[in-house]
Amino acid sequence: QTNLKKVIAEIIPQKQAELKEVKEKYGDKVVGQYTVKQVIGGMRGMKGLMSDLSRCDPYQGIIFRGYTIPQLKEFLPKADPKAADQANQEPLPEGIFWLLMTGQLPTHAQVDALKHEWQNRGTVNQDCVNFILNLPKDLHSMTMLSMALLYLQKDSKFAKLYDEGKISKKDYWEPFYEDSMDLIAKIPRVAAIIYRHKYRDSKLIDSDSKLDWAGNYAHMMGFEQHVVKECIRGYLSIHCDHEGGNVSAHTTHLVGSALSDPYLSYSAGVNGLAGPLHGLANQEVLKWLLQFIEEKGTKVSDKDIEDYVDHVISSGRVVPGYGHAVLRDTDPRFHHQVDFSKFHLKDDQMIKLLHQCADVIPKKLLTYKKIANPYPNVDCHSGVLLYSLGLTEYQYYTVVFAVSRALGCMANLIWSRAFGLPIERPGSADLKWFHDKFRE
Ligand code: NMX
Ligand code: MLT
Repeated sequence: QTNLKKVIAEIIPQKQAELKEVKEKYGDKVVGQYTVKQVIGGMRGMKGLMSDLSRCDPYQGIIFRGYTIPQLKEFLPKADPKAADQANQEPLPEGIFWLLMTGQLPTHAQVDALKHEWQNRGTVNQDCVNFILNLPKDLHSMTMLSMALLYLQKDSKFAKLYDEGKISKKDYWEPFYEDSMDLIAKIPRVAAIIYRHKYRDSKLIDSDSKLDWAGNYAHMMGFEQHVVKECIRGYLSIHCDHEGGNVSAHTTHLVGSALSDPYLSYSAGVNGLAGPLHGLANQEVLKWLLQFIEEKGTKVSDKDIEDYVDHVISSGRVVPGYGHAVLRDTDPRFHHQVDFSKFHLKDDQMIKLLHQCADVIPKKLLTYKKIANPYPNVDCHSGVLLYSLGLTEYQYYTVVFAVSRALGCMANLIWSRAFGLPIERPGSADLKWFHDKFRE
């Protein structure tokens, strides 16, 4: 079966039964205890959400439906199934979306069907194109993306059916599926129009119906080299999801729990991704690296790098690209990018400098005892990769992240409606409440 909606329609009743069983069997079990420090400290380490798509292990990193990143690189279909060489090893994001949605590794035929479906749904109407082309070019690319998603909201099938009173609770997942698939299909086009508008005199490039979702995105931005398309395929695969609690996924889920449609929900998620402690860190890494190179050149001593870290921290800032709220070791998404760059960009001076920094900075950060994890995260490498491949406009980098994250956020939203999850509404406490409760 290559029709994803039909496959999911068969899985949904089984998963609903599993959730019911979990609720009935374990509904009254205690998950854990939490402290005042956790309540005030961003709920770190508290299991407070259910997301069935991926799980983040502090040491192993992200596990998508039971598969690690190296396993997915090995098992998921590639753009050219006949080419077995190392230059064609990046997984297709279509494959990871299939896996996230179904829990099953897809066949080539299933991935191909998804590629065609997204091509068919991917046209962006001229009125939306005009909307983007009329946005002031000094808006940040992420602001443009968030606004364009809101513009597309007028075509939401869920919002229309709900407004007409034509949809029952048990069927919510279907129009959520339709909206989510439309959003995923259109987001590379929207993102490419933003790129061309902001950085290429608004000269747009037509979609190429032969290409896969990621390859076509690279093409519509204006990059035809095989290596860039491969890079974008890998990039869009590894950034798609990072369990339920990260800011973009959590925001999308929270907003969607009020039955705001997928466009409203993901636009909100994109606004969270645009923060420098989350997805914007990839632009921040590039920014400081360029400043560093301007001052010191690409051949620097370890001491130069250590001094830089001290300077940043003593001026009350964070070193972008290092640390994580959950991970306690180097992010496997960082390793994935190192492997890519060591093969495709082995002589690039900037990549070499980045790898030197990634050796030196964690050791230096370890001397600051308060930092729970000094190791490189996903954003440490991605900007440099794009820069070295010719995508030099670093203010745009988080948009590429957002194109990828749409996969996980949309898959989660569809499943949240299929599971019938309720509106999310945790309690909060004022300071008096803590005094009254704990005063001895
Ligand atoms: N540079 C300097 N200080 C840091 C760093 C860092 N890279 N990482 C953590 N700290 C500080 C942190 O600001 C906090 O300081 P204070 O108590 O003065 O407020 C202290 O160390 C303890 O923080 P942690 O418990 O280690 O980290 P937390 O879970 O609060 O935050 C991040 C996680 C990712 C927000 C944090 O490590 C950070 O700001 N990193 C740099 C920005 C970055 O790379 N973000 C991208 C994350 C991945 N993504 O895509 O979202
Ligand atoms: C992510 O990919 O969302 C980041 O690593 C941040 C997180 O997991 O909190």
